[in-house]
Amino acid sequence: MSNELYIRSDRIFTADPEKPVLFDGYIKIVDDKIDALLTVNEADIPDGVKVHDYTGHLVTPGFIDAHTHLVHAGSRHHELGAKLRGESYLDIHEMSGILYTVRKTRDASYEALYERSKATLQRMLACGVTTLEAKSGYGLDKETEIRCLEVARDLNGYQWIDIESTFMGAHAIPPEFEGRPDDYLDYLIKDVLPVIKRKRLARFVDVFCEDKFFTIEQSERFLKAAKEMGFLLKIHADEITSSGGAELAAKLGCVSAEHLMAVSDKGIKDMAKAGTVACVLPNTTYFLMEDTYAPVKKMLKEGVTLAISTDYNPGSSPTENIQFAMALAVFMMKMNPVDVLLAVTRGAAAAIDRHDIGQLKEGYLADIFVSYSRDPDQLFYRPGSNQTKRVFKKGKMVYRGTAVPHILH
Ligand code: IZC
Ligand code: ZN
Repeated sequence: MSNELYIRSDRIFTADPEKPVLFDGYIKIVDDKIDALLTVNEADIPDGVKVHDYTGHLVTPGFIDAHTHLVHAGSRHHELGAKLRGESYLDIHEMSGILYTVRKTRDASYEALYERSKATLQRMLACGVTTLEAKSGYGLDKETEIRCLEVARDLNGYQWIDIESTFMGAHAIPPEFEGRPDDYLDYLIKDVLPVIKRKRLARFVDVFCEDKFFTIEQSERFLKAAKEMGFLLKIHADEITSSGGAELAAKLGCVSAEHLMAVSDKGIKDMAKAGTVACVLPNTTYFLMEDTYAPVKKMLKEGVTLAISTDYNPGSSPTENIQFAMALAVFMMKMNPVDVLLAVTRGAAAAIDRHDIGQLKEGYLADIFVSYSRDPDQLFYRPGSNQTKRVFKKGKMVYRGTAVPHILH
């Protein structure tokens, strides 16, 4: 017997380019998928079938966080004083930074990493996230990278959020390879990537292309080797310095280029032409106390597909709250609310090469966010307050909001 369920609302934001909004209608769900979107007149609901009526509440696809560094140990709050004194991310990297987290993560057991990541996922679900991408990159040796990816694999299916994994061993140069980045990349290519592939621990490979990390030439060599092994590609590009990362992403056919605060005009044009998704991370600009956000208006004008994600990580974005990223997109990047919603649904699905989520459309997974607010403008009009009334994952109600609803009319 199939399981049928109807969700009703007077404002269903589908993110489907052919029919972006349904005013007063139903989402018909059968088992874990959307079977149909129906207007009130079309719907013929058999007796006894469950109907959730969310009239007065904006309903959207579940949010997709397309860029996180989910699995790691430790906290870097000791970096705050240096940040307040004006030291930059790259300066702080010299005394703490990624390698501090690597030490903590290497020392952490599988169980400790599992429990901590599971708790993070619970907080993300409460923000409306139903799928996310998780990068490794705090092990920087075969054993720990595999442990972190196994944690992500094992959590996928044992809590509600679906996880897409990315191997990011090329996140920094570990102490054993200090001053020898090319030897480290050779080690990753020869000793680590083949194991990740064989164990099917990641679909994507990513590299931190940045001053003091990996040069454009090193990033190209590494990504090309990964591509030959059948991985899909991502790149941390033009985050702090403009180095041609977006141009490289387009040239290599990367699925996405991420950060892009310092992207060039040519990089934007190249990405539009190549169909590379721009995954922008406003939490990071905010947390780095910088003024320059990724130039999203230019990107949209050139026709680049945009994703907005948290970049959840212990150094430059220790927040798992995607609604915070969405608020910054509106208030700091001046994006309009509908474009922001598209960037955490359809755009974010494109950034992780998923074609069954990110839209409320027949055949797609029934991953659904129900807001306390009634429309996209109102959703953004209470920054800092959690707007999640309900979350459905694959047709099941998996989260009920605990906030005291605002009386807004
Ligand atoms: O731990 O600082 N930018 N990777 C690239 C990070 C920030 C994470 C970190
Ligand atoms: Zn990142």
